[in-house]
Amino acid sequence: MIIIGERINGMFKDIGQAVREMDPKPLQEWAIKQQEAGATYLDINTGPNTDDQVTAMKWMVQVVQEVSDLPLCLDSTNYDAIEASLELCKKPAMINSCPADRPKIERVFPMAVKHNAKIIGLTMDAKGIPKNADNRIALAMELVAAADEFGLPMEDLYIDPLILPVNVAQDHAPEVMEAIRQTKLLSNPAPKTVLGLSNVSQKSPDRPLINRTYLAMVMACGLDAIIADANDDDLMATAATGEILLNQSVYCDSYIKVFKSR
Ligand code: THG
Repeated sequence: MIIIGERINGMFKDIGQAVREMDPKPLQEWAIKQQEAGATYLDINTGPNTDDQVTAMKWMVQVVQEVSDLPLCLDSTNYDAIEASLELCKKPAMINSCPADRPKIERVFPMAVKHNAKIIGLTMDAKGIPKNADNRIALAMELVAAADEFGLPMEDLYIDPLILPVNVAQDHAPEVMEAIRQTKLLSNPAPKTVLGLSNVSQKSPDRPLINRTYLAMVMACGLDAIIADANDDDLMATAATGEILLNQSVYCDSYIKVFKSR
């Protein structure tokens, strides 16, 4: 399981304030904390209340790379901000994200190929997020075709079927599981799959329980990556244990420790 640490996001109060004041400390502390917990990428999102997205994202990328050598997942709908930040990334980055919408595909896929970046492709279009698995798969197929067309290696495409909060969109949770299963059958080699896991538990009590239960379920469907709370020890232990039970990593008595330190 690829763990994309979600915490450097202006949606969180401490990061939002740090980005507005250009105080590097909270970002750098979370970069180190997530890396130590076993994150394999760091999500970077300026948050909603930033006037100059380009300047903010470039600054975030720079201060995070001062303390961490993890590759970055550039999380923005502002493609000028992503493009400017790609120039600064020391390791091949992930572009988060591109919907199955032709004008956006034409902007994002060439940018990714040029910078050797990966793309998170969302199963949504200008009309929004589909309700069922079939319509999600139709949009995933458009993203797979775009990878072929623009020369993005299929294993650099991460399809995100978009999980919604279970308290308001309960019927989506099993549809997303089916979409993950079918996405892995769309091509050979298959695209990868990813979810913003914490979405599923927004505004519910006992969020960690919902997050780790759903993680075990989607892992069994073939999920490759999560944007998630890398500092939730029980969640990381669930990911490690899932890999063992799916025979994706080799068992040893200290497998949780091994998972977090690789
Ligand atoms: N897919 C992709 N990218 C994504 C998402 C996705 N990026 C953003 C998001 N979804 C994933 N990241 C988060 C980060 C935080 C939360 C949920 C998902 C979260 N935040 C608290 C909340 O809203 O209650 C904030 C709490 C606080 O302020 O302290 O839950 O799906 N490709």
